[in-house]
Amino acid sequence: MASFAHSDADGAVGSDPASRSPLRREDERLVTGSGAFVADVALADALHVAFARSPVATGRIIGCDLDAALAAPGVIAAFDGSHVTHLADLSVNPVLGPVAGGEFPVLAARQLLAVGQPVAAVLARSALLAQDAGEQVGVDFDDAEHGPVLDPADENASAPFSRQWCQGEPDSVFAQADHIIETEVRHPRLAPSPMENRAIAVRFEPDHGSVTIWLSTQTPHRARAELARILGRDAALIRVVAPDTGGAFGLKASLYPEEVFAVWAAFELRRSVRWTASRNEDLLSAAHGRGLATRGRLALSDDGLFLGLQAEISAPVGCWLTSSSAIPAWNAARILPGPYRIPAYDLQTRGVWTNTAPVGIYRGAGRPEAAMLMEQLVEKAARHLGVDPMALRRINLLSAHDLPCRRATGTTLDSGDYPRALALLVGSAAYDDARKEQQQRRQRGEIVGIGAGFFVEPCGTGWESATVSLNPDGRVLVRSGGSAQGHGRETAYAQIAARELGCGIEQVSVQFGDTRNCPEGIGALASRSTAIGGSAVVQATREALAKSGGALTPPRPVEASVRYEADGEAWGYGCYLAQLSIDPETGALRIEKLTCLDDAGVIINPELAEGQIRGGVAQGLGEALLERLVYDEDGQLITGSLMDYALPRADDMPEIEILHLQTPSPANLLGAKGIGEAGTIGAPVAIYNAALDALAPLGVASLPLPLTGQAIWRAIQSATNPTDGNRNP
Ligand code: SMO
Repeated sequence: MASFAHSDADGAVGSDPASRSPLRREDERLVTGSGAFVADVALADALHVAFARSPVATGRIIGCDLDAALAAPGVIAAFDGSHVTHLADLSVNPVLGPVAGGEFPVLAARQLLAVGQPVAAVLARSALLAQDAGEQVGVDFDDAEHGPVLDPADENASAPFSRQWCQGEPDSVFAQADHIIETEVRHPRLAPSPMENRAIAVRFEPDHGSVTIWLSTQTPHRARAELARILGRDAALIRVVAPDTGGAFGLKASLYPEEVFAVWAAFELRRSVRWTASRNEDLLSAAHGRGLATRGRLALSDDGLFLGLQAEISAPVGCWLTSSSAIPAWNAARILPGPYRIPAYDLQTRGVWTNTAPVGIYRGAGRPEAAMLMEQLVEKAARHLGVDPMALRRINLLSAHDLPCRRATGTTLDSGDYPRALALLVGSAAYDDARKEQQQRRQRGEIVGIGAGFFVEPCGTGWESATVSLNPDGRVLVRSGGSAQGHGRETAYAQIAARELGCGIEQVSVQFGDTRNCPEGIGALASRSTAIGGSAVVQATREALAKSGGALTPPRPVEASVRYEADGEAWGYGCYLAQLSIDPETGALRIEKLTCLDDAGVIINPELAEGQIRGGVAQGLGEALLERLVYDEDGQLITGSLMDYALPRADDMPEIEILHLQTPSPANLLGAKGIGEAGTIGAPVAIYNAALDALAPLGVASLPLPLTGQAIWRAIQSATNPTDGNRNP
């Protein structure tokens, strides 16, 4: 059973009724089966799309034979790449500068770049008829001259973007340092795995030649703008509605070729069109996460002070660029050197093309990779110096007086008290006692480990919009430019508005996710919904109240619309502690306890925040222990179903203790930071460090991810019995 301990250290959770945790108002409809997801949208006479996909990772297309598919029962139309070559490319967020090369192939026309890439599409009266006909599309291709690029560390891989940041004199620091610690991390590729697969339903409106699109997306307004640009259509003809969304985790922040095709086909055929991905199609062709290859070196003095950091990050991007494809490479580097005072650093990062599914943002998006690199270095350094890792952190953490801290990477750590957070975790988790107990258990022959991960995380920047209407009957309507992916926005935005107005939350209705009814906005990603979207709600509520002369029940309806832009970026942070044991016979790892300390700034709804931590921890645990997408050397995906790709289940979850500090962020109106990604950042490296701490006395110096029983068993064998460590179990 879980236990809860809240430290409302800054008093931000006070007696204010709006800061408590009312029940999520979304849940009744969701848990009673009354939610409406894209596949629930009724569309009269819609055509169903099925895609013929590339069977190989590389090749040159000679031609597509659509005749058999066109002759199949129920088929209305079939298209290949030659029909859509005129369409524009998807825009890419240029956080690492302009992108070199690449295109956005709605249907591949010339080159095959990955297994599973859409090559042709068939439209039929039912999904099954479309699927049957899709299997009859013949794709004629030449084999490529060389094999696929699958590994981001491949020398032959080319980079659409790269960047380097330097501070101080890292070369001379490393030349003179007393100690240099090195580590290398290979992150498995992960499948973000929302419960609801990708889905789109396009209703063609013949009277106006317009479309209404129900899309499972985190970014409805951006989807509309991009569709208009890619298709060369007036945005006024496109309405995008994000209905209930069954999870997204970054996967649904980008538009996909399949979705663009469905909208193109609806305009082209003047018919309604729909497509719902199967799980296999999502594993094969939706964006993957992680997969980075990272290397780092930490220079230290004899007394344990961090002097310099060098890091090289290589992030796979797959075969086409999602909107946020540069974000993991950017975050993984710019978040370094984490919460520490390090005078000199050299951080190099790049994205590389691979002949795989696209790789984009997945909950954490570079943050877990930065934490994994930095915190492995910290604990390896502590082991090398023979000091306690918490003590080593203590002398190197930035103090509250060092913040705000501007870095050469262009980021500014805004606020917080890292030493206090460490002290709170060490005290609340009874860390010193746990170390003593570990010694006793080791003497009894048990393999037990304790490991931590201290991280900082960017949470929300830029702008979001809100419109607030006050009505004579006291009803309040909040419309947000953001959206929701199941994370409780209706509840939180109602609370935020109610707190400003001093009214009950039941008086407040909340709408988002519809480009016709809601103001232009960004969406639900990058831990921004409360900090930025919530601040927009605050500002619009204040302006509406000013217009009504401060009265909640004005004689005439009043309305205020704002485009709120944050003053800067809020940086959450946290420290997670994992305690675990390992079965020496099987290598099976059991997490005995996980303690999560987060400072997410001012928390609006503690229960929603805690739900985010738990969900993030579940996905972080999957990352550390279970999950891995595998391509064979020919680029065939061999983990194409949930029989082969191991997601965590309820009984994999350990006991979790959750602790909070609340340091208001000066960067936004609410003083909020973010919490949605924290669990995926803190948990994997804490678990990894604990596993290595457990096995270090046996001589194990590194472990591959994920930490499966087999991987650990092999590591134990090769450390304790080097001559036959490679035999098969
Ligand atoms: S990985 Mo998130 O949806 O920015």
